[in-house]
Amino acid sequence: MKKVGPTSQTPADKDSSTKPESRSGNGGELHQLAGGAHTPLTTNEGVGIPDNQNSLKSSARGPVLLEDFILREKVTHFDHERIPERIVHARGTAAHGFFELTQSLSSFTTAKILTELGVKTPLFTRISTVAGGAGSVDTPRDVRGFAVKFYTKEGNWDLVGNNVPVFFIQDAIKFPDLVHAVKMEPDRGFPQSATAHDNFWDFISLTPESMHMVMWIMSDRTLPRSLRMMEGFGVHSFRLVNAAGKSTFVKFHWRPKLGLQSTIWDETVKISGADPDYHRRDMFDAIQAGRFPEWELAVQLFTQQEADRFPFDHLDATKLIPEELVPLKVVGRMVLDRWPDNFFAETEQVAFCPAHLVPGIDFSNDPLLQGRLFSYLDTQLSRLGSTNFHQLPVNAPKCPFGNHQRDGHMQMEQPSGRVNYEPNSLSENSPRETSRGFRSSAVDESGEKGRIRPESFADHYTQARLFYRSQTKHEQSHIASALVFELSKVEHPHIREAMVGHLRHIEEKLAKRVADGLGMPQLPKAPVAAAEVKEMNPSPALQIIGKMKDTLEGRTVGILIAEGSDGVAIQAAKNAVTDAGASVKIVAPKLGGTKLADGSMMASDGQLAGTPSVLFDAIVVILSAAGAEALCKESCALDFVRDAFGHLKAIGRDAGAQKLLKRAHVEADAGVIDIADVKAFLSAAKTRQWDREVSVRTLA
Ligand code: HDE
Repeated sequence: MKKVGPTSQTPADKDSSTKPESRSGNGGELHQLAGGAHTPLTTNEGVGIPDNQNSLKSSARGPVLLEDFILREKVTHFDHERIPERIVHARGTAAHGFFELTQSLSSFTTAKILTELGVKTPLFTRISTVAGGAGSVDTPRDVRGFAVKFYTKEGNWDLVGNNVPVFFIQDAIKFPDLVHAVKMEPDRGFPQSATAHDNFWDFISLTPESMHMVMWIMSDRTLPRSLRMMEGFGVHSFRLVNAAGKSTFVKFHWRPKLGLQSTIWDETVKISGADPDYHRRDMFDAIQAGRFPEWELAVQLFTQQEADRFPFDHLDATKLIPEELVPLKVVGRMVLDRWPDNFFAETEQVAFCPAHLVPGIDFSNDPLLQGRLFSYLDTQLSRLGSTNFHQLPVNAPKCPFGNHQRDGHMQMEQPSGRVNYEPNSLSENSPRETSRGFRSSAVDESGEKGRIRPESFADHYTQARLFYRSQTKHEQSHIASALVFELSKVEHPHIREAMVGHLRHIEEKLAKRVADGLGMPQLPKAPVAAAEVKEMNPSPALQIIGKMKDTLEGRTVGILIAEGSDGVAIQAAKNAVTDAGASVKIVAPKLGGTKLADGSMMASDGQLAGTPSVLFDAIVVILSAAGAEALCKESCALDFVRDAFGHLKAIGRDAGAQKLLKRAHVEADAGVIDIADVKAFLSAAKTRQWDREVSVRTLA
């Protein structure tokens, strides 16, 4: 048989004794890395692999031999590369960073992380969607998980929260039903990552306690523009415990440095197609560019006596404590400054658990939190396959730790010595109880055992109303329209009616808008409310629009150009936008180069058909007359400007671009600005043109 030369992409190392005797060719044109000493490729047992291109065959065209242990080891490992994805929060993006305390809470807690000013505690933060699988898009309408693992000096503290401060249910025993209802329907396997289907709304319509959360998920809070522009909440009440053993209740809040910003529904739907990794990419780009995502940590502190006076029960996770009632105290900041080296090892294998607490912080009796304390450890056992998951680098504490737990699947430690129990008299150095360990706060509990829902959890509508009434009129319209969209996907009329019935308790006008949007002939009956619906003072802190920051920082402006565009105008717009803290992306019909008016060539960052304006916060269009004429025949160019207009974005344009705007029926308004007045453009680009909305779509 004729022997042919090596075909591998990287040349085998210089040791000729490892060269294969025979290989069949697969094309010799592969790029070879420059010669030199390479790390030898080996099996998992450390045996060198001389040929990584061909399996061992009985002859050149004969069958593959079972004895090929190199092939079998490689393929077997590959077959097991996937681990079960998280049953919820499967799709996530994470980064390393640090927490720095700016205001000590030493009178409230002994936890060093909350008392040692200026110390930088390393952390790992994972932000996720809830309902979709690991490969689903980044931008469905969904709650976002917001999980932070602080590697403190006293052990790991996991603050496993969401970007919404309340939850659907009051008791953990309902969680499997909720998750089954929201996920793909079991007979048909769809919809993926969407609440707009019968099972979800059926469950919700039969679960009045979820109404407050429904207002949040129908708002634009579930359509974040960027993970960097989202709030995070610990949701439940926790306790801080001081040196004297006194405990104070606490709610944790993360507030983004860039302020809040969301997309709008039509935009979100289009982003999902244009860039399924929109949020992950945004976070990656920001960290690579050194624009580190940052949040403030704030706390709401209150005593039992104060809690007794609240018109709701703070142990009920469907309730929030308005900032106007208990103000937020900013105590520190979190900065995410390092992208993981390996997605699987870190983002996928990180194991959060609300039961991971440090001395000085304790649980409250919130029944939802209590159920979670069990669930997370349990789920890691099926997901990561071993009780030793805490030994994985991303999960291991960064402070000394040790005990007498031993063995088990994938044990990575190799403890030495005779003693593996406590107490013992045989080893001086084996781990023993420590007086600085975690102590549960002494809380007096009494009462009758039973499967009881307290009377104080009975009010399901007051805070739903509070949330709705606290919104601006634009945000209220979005909530009403979202409900119409979602319920219009529900096939069973009785579910739609039941939902509109609930809305009547929240706000009669909202119920009417939704009923009208669905084409219901009359308003359905409201169900009997378990408790009187009370009035609370509106809380503007619950708005998004009210919390947007007057800044372009963290935003991206797309500049559309074509053959013959004015290079000076492009540069001026680019400079002004980058000076204002935003990034610029040049979009053109061709990626490699566009010939400008002065004959120079300009490369672009995105090819027009693959870079729609939904990827930008504002756009600038700079075109020659001929360039505009040519783009008028391109539907992607017409969509570029039409969508930017429809998504209420600022549009800067030069005279040449007018023709394209006209053809796309983009009307002149306060947000369509001659780019010569760059200041006016920058100020319009910092927000959305909310008043334009009535001219571009009918909202419920
Ligand atoms: Fe979770 N949740 N959850 N959850 N949750 C999980 O744990 C669970 C709840 C949250 O990035 C699972 O490791 C129960 C509220 C986040 O890895 C699982 C209940 C809040 C993440 C689980 C809740 C959350 C999870 C699935 C009702 C906000 C992602 C994989 C009592 C305060 C963490 C995993 C990450 C993940 C159970 C409700 C936040 C199955 C039983 C409320 C951010 O253990």
